[in-house]
Order: sequence, then C-alpha cells, then structure tokens
Amino acid sequence: MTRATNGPVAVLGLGLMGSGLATRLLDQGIPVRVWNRTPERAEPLVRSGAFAAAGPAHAVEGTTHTICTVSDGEALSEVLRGTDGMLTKGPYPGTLICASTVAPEEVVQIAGDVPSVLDVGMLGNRDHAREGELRLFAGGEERVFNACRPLLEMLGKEVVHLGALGSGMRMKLLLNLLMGVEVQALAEATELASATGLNRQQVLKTIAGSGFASPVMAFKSKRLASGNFGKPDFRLRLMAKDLMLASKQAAAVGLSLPLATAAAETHVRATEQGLGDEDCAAVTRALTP
Ligand code: NA7
Repeated sequence: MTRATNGPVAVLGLGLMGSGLATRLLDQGIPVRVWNRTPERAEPLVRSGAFAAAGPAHAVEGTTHTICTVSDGEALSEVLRGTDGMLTKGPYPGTLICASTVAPEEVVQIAGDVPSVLDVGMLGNRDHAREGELRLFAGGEERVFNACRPLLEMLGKEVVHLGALGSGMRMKLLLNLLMGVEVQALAEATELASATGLNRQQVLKTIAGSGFASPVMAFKSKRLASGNFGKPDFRLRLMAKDLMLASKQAAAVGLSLPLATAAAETHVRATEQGLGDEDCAAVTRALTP
C-alpha cells in the first residue's frame, strides 16, 4: 500500500473545514502541524496531538504537504506572502493543496511560486471532513495529483482529478452556485408561506418530503423550521463570496446567469446586515423587511 505521506502535514486555517481535516489526519496517525490566525482555535487540536506553529512559515517547516483552508483569496495571499507567510523563507519544497475556495486564476498564479500545487474543491461539511467522507475535486498536474492521491483518499470517500490547475475551484464554485440558489429558493418559498398565512412548519415538512426537495433543501429545511442559524455548517458570508466568484466567472466568459447573480446580491446584502457568520440558511432573514 502506498503511504499517504512520508512526513508531517501542515494545515493552515482551522475554521470549520480546516479543524475537521486536521482531526481526520490525526485520527489516521499522521503527524500534523497547525496554524491559525486566532491561536485559540488550535488548542483542541493540540490536545489531540497536533503541533501548533507560530506562523505559516513555521508550520510548513519539514512538511511534505500543506493544506490551506483559510476563507478567501485575501486570506490565502496573506498566508502565502504576508508577514511570516509560508513563502517568506523561500520556495516550498512540498505540495500545496489549496482547499480554500478562491478564484481559479488565483491558484494558477500560485503555481509561479509553488512548483507542486493542487486546487481541491471540497464537497461536504466539517463532520464529513472529520470522518474522511468528503468528496474532493482536484485540479493540477497529473503527476502531482497521483502523488497526493493516497493523502486525498484519506480525507475523502470520492477523489476525482478534473484536469488543469483551477479545475477544482471551477467545480466547487458551480456546486456552491447550485446550493446557494436552492437554499435561497427554499427560503423564498418559506417566507411566502408565512406571509400568506400558511403554517411555516407544515410547509417546510411538505417541501422536505416532496419530489421538489434536493437533499440539501431537506437538510436546510430543519434550519428554517427551527430559526436557529448559529453553529453554522457553512457560513453565509462564504456563500456570498462563492456566488460572487461564480457570477464573475460567468461574466468573464460572456455568460449571463440570472439566478446566480440574484442569489449573489441577496447573500451580499445578508452579509451586510450582519448575518455573515450565521449558517447560510439565514439568507431567509434578508428576504423579510
Ligand atoms: P471558516 O470556518 O470561516 O474558517 C475560515 C478560516 O480562515 C479561519 O481559520 C480564519 O481564521 C481564516 N482566515 C480568515 N481570514 C484570514 C486572514 N486574513 N489571514 C489568515 N487567516 C484567515 O470557514 P470554513 O472552514 O467553512 O471554510 C474555509 C474555506 O474552505 C472556504 O474557502 C471554503 O469555501 C472552503 P480565524 O480563526 O478567523 O482567525
């Protein structure tokens, strides 16, 4: 059997996904070096055996792979090239797995500084990450993908090489486009139900059990029924970012995607209303006056 790595793995960014991935690696006996901008978030992982580094450059020392799961392009740039960034001490000799959802062009740019890089779109939430149940869609050179496959298979139940660098991000953006539009559609139907005097709980139960509901709609109908959007599965502001990125991608190739554009606008407005750190189903709150 091919070993997943010959050395420690760094995980940069310990939000919902990064902490899930680091937990999975530790559970599988992989030595893990972690770093997070807010250091307290590393503490549970340290208790589970991870080494907490002082910064990204320190975290990647001696590692064969680095998985980056910070929130967006700005954060990724900070982690790579900012103060104590992972590239400040010279080129990274291992493989960078960019699992942050950013514009595909941004990961292509990274390849100028990191010879061995993959972009990986992750489908699933923190629980899937913890259990190795993610579905992973990778872009990058075949040689790099094949070398990373054992590690990726430790993290995901489905691991697919889509093609050139940037492909993983393109897949992730279109998947989140679908999710954002579906969840907003569910929220709109629910608000219409409430505003016209139907019983909200009854309507959500009916939708969830109907042929119109996708699994994600059925899942999110529980959030909408309870009105509890705390402890997010996926933060609303990240959905706003991904819908904006998808809309920009479409515009760049001359496509008009009216649903994606409308959903992006609603999610940006919801973020501006202070709902960004709630679960993305909280978009429903941006629909009512
Ligand atoms: P979370 O739970 O919002 O976590 C975001 C992480 O990004 C978290 O570790 C943040 O650190 C970190 N972050 C945000 N901005 C920065 C900057 N400027 N510099 C360094 N680190 C930063 O998101 P998820 O885990 O759900 O998702 C992460 C990505 O994976 C996202 O692109 C998804 O689409 C896929 P903090 O703890 O706030 O200091």
